[in-house]
Amino acid sequence: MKTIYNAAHREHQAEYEFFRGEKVAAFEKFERADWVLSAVRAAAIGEVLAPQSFDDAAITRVHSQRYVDFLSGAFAEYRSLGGAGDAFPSVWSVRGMRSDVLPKSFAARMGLFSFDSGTPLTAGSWIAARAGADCALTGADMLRDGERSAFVLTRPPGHHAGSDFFGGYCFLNNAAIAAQRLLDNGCKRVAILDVDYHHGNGTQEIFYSRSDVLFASIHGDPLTEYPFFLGHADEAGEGDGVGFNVNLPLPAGTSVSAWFAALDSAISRIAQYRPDALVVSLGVDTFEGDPISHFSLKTSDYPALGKAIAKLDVPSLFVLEGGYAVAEIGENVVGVLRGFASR
Ligand code: SP5
Ligand code: ZN
Repeated sequence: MKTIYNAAHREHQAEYEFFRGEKVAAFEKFERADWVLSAVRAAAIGEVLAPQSFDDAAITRVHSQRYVDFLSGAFAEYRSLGGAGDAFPSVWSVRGMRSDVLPKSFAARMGLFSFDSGTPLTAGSWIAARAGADCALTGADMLRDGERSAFVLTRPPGHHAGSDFFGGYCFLNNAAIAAQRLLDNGCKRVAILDVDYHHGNGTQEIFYSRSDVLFASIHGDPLTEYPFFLGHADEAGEGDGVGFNVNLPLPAGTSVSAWFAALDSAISRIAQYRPDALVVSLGVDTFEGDPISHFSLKTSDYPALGKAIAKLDVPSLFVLEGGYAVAEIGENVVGVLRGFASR
């Protein structure tokens, strides 16, 4: 399996995030991708390639133009206003307030286009995220050109980013951008399987009223787990999308066998959908040693995940999402990819 590697990921380096009022080291750090790249090379799973370049038009298929306009210039704007360090939002538009009117204030637009204060915007966030989107698009085109699978090795991750907002360490939704590209390349139906510990609220939002993308996610129950405000089992889609959104929330502390039972159920639904291509939002924060998550997969469990996905026998694009146990992230990701390749 070929890997498309986002070498620009290092441009995004958050100084810190907040935890209970304290500044703590950012969990989403550049070492994550370095460890995955080392593991990909050590396991010799296939060539490592640089991405092709794509126009913003491929991104505004899923993100709003006003969001892309804001994000691409946001850090320069913050600096020009005298902002020091990384930029964080401080005010949000909630129920009963307006999000259709674009404020002039930078602070107000930071809040309009975000949903948490846990996603520092850094000097190189746009460069890194934009290059990541190019990697996702390159991967989608590789499937069109006949590859059975490909791996998009990028950070920052993407699945929390919605059509019009960032959050959860995510700015551009790489999996959604790839899924849309697969459709634009001629696929009739694309499935997205999200196995990150956290619900892919951005991906769900983007495709919620559509039947040409089936979104299936296994994640920590939002009653107690981030992102809290989406990801419940009764969210089945709306309009044309009814029946094409599948949430399988599991309580924090869920056993490995229960997790794989949920995977079986997601895979059966995907098989029934008969997709032309599959995008896997591959977070390995389901790992027992993850510092911010509460499932209990072991390194030896990840190949079985890859194998189960391979049984679908559909061209598959793996896109890196979360996973914060840096010493193990590489082996866990490569375990999935090798499990897939071995069938
Ligand atoms: C892509 C992805 O996995 N995003 C996850 C975003 C989670 N953001 C909330 C992090 C809260 C960290 N809590 C610290 C607990 C330390 N014991
Ligand atoms: Zn996650």
